[in-house]
Amino acid sequence: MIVKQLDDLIGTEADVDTETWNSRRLLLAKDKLGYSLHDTIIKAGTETYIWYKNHVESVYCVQGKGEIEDLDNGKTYPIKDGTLYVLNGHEKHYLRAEEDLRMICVFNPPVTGKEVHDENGVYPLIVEDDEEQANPIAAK
Ligand code: 9YT
Repeated sequence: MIVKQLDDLIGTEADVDTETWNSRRLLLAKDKLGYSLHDTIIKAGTETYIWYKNHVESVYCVQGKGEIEDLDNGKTYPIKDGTLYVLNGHEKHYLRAEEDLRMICVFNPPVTGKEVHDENGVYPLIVEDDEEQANPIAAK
């Protein structure tokens, strides 16, 4: 049995903070469950381009307001408390947060933590006012 507290992850390697999102990885590949589980905040006023080339992701919003634009079909869907979206087609997308969005995310295959450093499968390109932030992941 595994028992964890979010509070205990804050400030550790499992707490990844970037310009537009802050992801607390509750479960990673090393936990050997076949999926990873993330409590992620998409920061208010930001837009993030993401493409999970190698992963399927389910995302359940439990707080906040925003939208997701699916670049594969051109559709934009509102996100609020109670919205689920599933990237079962490796869709390229924009996430936009009007308010901080708190998302519970499940990845299959599980994220190892290394993706953040080698950008494998996770490509956030930042479109806020700071051009240097084009790749905050690499900067970490
Ligand atoms: C909403 C969303 O895509 N969250 C993903 C978690 C984050 N990119 C991570 O932990 O790498």
